[in-house]
Amino acid sequence: MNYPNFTTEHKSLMRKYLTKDVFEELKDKKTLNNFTLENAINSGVQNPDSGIGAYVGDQESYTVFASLFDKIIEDYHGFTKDDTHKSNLNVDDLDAPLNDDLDKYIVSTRIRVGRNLDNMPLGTSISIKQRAEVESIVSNALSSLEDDLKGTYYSLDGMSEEISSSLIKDHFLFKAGDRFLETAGLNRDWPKSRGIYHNDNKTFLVWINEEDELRIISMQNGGDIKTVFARLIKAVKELEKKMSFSYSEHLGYITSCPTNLGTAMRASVHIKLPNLSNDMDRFQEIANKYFLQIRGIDGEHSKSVGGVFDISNKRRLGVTEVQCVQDMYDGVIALIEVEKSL
Ligand code: ADP
Ligand code: ILO
Repeated sequence: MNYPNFTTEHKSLMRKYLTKDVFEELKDKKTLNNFTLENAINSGVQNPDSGIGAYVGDQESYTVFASLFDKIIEDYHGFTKDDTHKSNLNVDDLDAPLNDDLDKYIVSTRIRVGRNLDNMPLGTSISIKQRAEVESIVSNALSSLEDDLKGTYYSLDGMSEEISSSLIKDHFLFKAGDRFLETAGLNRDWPKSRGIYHNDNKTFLVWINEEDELRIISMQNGGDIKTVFARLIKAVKELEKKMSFSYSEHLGYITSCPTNLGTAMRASVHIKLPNLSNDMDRFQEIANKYFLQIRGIDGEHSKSVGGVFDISNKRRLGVTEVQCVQDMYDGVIALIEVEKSL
């Protein structure tokens, strides 16, 4: 493999930190699952507009390719190789009272965590047989959940176009054919062993075998962030009784994209901010102050529609789950104050 042909269009962190020296050091290395540097950087090489541009194949990739990933992780999360990750899933430690403004400006709230099974390669290097095993372990575990977590698993293989489009449009299901995931090897054998589990009113959902083997999601209309967080914690604790997740003392929960390490949590609201949308510099300044990321409403790399944005925590590693949600809550309160003043 030769050093990639980067152009001025390549803006990712991978491009920034894959110097010729780092490339020479890593180019012939591979993990026990045969995951190589070429596999790790392909998505960022093929998609110059990537922000990050690299994925791992397994937990071991984070040490084998550390000269590249440590730098990406430090840049994105502000977390160095000597830092340790901490967890806190106690909902009572969250200071997030509900008020009328939250319900007025927030259309919906969603909190998700990513998880991958211990002793299993990640989706980027998993075999068709192992992927089917993940689907079976997770869907069996889900079928034993009770009360408000009780639901049904729907396989993508055989799901009608009409149902999948409506689930995607209503923000419940992941889209097919994402070019970043495609070039990362995450869409191999699509749609086999992919699917979605949800309860009747779609407030608790689990995606199986997308970017991570599990995405555990709690969501509902309106701005009651604490209730959404409490439901997510309950679900995660129930699932932990039934399976073991890939975790490291240093990096927290192991995920295929380095942005999701640590808590693997993204707490987001779809929020109406039409006035602020006319002053994106000010909007971005507030987002930076509160460690927030601004996305459009149809997922990452999408655009805002009608002044509604997806606002979420940016930091996930080296901060606790409570802090991730607190970042989002505090930032949203500040954004609403400015929106009202405009
Ligand atoms: P993630 O990595 O968290 O899964 P995406 O940006 O790909 O992020 O979003 C996945 C889906 O979840 C998309 O359909 C998106 O519109 C939806 N979504 C994200 N946040 C919210 C929210 N607060 N309310 C409703 N839908 C949401
Ligand atoms: N590979 C894409 C996405 C990075 C972060 N988002 C997710 C979903 N992992 C990029 O580099 O822009």
